[in-house]
Amino acid sequence: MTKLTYNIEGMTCDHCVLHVTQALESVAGVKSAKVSLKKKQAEVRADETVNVENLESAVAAAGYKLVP
Ligand SMILES: [Cu+2]
Repeated sequence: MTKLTYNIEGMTCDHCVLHVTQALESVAGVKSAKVSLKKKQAEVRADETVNVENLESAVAAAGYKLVP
């Protein structure tokens, strides 16, 4: 299990936090995601099968930007 931290661009409210959290948690290998609106960051707990490109595209599909 690894803990990954990414900056997330485009979040303005708690709804955005929810959308980003759900997007991240839908990605294969992700166990949980903790998203902070204040820090504009996401902390992702995942196993080694997780693929950063999948995280990026899931967040992009939700309308936000994950910066690796
Ligand atoms: Cu919002």
